[in-house]
Amino acid sequence: MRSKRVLAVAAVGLLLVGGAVLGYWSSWFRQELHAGAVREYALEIVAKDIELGDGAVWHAWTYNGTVPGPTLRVKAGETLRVRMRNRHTLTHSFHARLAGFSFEHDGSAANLVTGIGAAGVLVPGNEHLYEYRPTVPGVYYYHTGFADREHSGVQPEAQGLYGAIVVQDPKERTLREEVLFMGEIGPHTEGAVDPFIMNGMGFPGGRKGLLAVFHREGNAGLRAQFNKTLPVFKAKVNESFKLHVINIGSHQHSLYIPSAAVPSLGVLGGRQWPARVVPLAPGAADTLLVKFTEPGLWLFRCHIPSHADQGMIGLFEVSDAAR
Ligand SMILES: [Cu+2]
Repeated sequence: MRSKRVLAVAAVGLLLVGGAVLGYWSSWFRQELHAGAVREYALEIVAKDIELGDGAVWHAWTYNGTVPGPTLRVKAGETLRVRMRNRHTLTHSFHARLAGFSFEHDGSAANLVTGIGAAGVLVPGNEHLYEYRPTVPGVYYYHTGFADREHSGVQPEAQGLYGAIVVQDPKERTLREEVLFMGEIGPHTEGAVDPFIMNGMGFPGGRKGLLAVFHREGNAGLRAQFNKTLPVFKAKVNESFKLHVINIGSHQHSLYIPSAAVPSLGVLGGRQWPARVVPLAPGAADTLLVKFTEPGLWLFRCHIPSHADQGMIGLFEVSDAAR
């Protein structure tokens, strides 16, 4: 009887040790597998005129013609390469908010001062290859790292030169991911322009403007503005997806999404922000795990009222899972 018990304990022990060893090796193997992989993106800095509604235009500076620029995705342990060409009329660069890269890939004025990595500061027409090996999963972003008197006091980020970098955890299940940049519009505009934008879009008059367009042009007129001047995300009831939110501006912003569960994965380790409002200091970011349990056309906004009434609104169009 006793020997049977000893055998059973030994068998359980062996299983536990075997499981731990297997887990360690599979984790090591996964990391090694990703260590060799290279993700390469091609970016071009180009001028782009973006319509803002009511005849207003933003003469933006962009990566690849959009604000924000393309989202760069890489798994932790992989190599991220960015081949960038400057097709704009001013000098710019690429600067990543990642950790542990070498000085020659900084893309800053200090590269010109030292002469190390000076080619990473791009005069018009030049091209450069930047390289990183991020190891910590999370949301980061890139922007131009060069600003001097050539830009006549304009913050180049405000003119549209930014985009997200998502470093994925190879061990994590893949969910749909969306990106939301909050900030202010750059100064190179024509016509009546509200100062606050999300993902390069600002709805004239914000919340009040929404009703004005509906009364004037009806539902069809409002829908014509979806993802033109009004950022709109689609979702299904009970679908969980990640929303990476970044304050790229120089003002404080805060994000309010009604009804949905929005635990903070990036800052609070899965807990909700008190009062369900996400505070974002200039330059700060968070990742939210969004899940709506009710269908609807949910209006999200910057919680600062004057921002929400001057462009900073958007919609989640949530439909029943069966539809
Ligand atoms: Cu705001």
